[in-house]
Amino acid sequence: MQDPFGISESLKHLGIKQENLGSSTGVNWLKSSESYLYSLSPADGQLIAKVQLSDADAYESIISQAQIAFEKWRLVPAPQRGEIVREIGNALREVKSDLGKLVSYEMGKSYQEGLGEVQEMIDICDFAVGLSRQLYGLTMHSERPGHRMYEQWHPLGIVGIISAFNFPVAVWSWNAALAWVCGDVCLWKPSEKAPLSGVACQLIVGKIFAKHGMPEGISNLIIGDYKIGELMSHDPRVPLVSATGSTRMGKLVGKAVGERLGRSLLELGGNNAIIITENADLDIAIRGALFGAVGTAGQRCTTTRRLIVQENVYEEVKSRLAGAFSKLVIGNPLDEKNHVGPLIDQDAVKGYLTAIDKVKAEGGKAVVDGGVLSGEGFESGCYVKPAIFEAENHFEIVQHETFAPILYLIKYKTLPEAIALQNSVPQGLSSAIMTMNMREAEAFLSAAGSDCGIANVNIGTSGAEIGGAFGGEKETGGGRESGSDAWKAYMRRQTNTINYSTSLPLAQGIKFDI
Ligand code: UN1
Repeated sequence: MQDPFGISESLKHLGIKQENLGSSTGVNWLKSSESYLYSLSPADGQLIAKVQLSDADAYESIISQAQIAFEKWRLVPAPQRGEIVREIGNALREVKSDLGKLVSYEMGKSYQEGLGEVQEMIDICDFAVGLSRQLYGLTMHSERPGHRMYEQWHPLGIVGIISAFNFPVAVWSWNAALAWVCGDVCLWKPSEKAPLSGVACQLIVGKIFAKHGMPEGISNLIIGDYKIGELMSHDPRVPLVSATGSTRMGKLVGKAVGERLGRSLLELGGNNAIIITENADLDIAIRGALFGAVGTAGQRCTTTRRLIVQENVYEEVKSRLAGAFSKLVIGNPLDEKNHVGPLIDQDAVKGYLTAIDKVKAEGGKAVVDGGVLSGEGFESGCYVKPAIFEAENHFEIVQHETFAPILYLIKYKTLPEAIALQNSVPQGLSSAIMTMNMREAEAFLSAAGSDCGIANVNIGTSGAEIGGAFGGEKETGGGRESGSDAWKAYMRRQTNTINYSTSLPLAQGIKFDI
């Protein structure tokens, strides 16, 4: 294959050979079905690798290994578990450029964003190391004399992780790093659109667990289709399923897990807006909106999809943004002169074209029209032009998350109207206001303001740091991953009351003497 960006060299550094690519319970690869997944790069359309698909038998053997591993891992003191996660973070530092390149090549985001994604993994490992000494429970004063009450947090068991193509490695690491320090073992089903990035991660962490004499099965990788997700969701041996992806997928997972009264942590679609008020610093507003809309070619769940602009600055924002879009360089994501890479595949291109047709049919007006790029460098057929349309918030297509670089411009008069528009979508992930006016900012952040899980001031909607809890409301699914106290989802809480007195008083003063 032609290899101007040194992909083969990076695959070599990551230890990826062309054989034994598939599911694994650690360093050993599982024998699996004879079906394969073909990982094609959207950057140049070339085949990167063939990855073996797993079936229900492989799933069973992974679950058995994971159960055995959990029995040992849950008894390793949390700070020692943290030490292992520290080494994982250090190993990621060493392969940052190689893994970043693979992510960029397999998924199509720019190399800079690929590096950023690996940095997010390193950051969450650091966070988890600190957390391993801070899995705090509260102590309470008992109402009974000679009694003590406290709560403690215990590991849950097997955590199922279903991740999406757009962050093929970072979102897994948010879940896995926390789950591991919490004493859980993980079963990861990466996206079928980016399996090789999953294989690369499994190779990195498997070796570290093995080096520490830990059992196979603390980190498990299963390459498979939606059927594997179904198995996990229905399986009572998987107490928590953390799923990132479409709202459609999340509803299926949530229903299946809910039916068995398991826990699900859902991080689903967003339909994120930036409100630009007449008091905005427009330089910041334009830059924030630009990266928010076209970063990762519009394929982040945090992508800015709607721009709600005050009428007095509307024309200026529109023309400055159109100017900024015209300077965007589209092309191979590994070439650092390019700002925007391809969409993930042909289906995504179809979704993009359909959305453009729909917004036009509903009365939207192109400010910057879209289109699929062809010719030299665009042979994969996945490169599209970032587009801007003037639209109304109630348009059916505007209410919908299209994973592509399409930005809808919506005009408003008053801030309450803007906030109402911002909230008038089924999703509730990320939101932002651009303003230098403190009253406007605080109104946006108040209980009557944004209804999203993330609400920013003078920052775009994407690019959250790992230290905060990440997730959103409504059809975004309500889950929280990553920082703050998101770790609590990965543990079970136990309340303990200890009687060290010589009698047995009942709570609530109940008398029961014989
Ligand atoms: C996602 O798109 O699923 O806030 C995750 C961001 C990134 C994570 C996005 N830190 O844009």
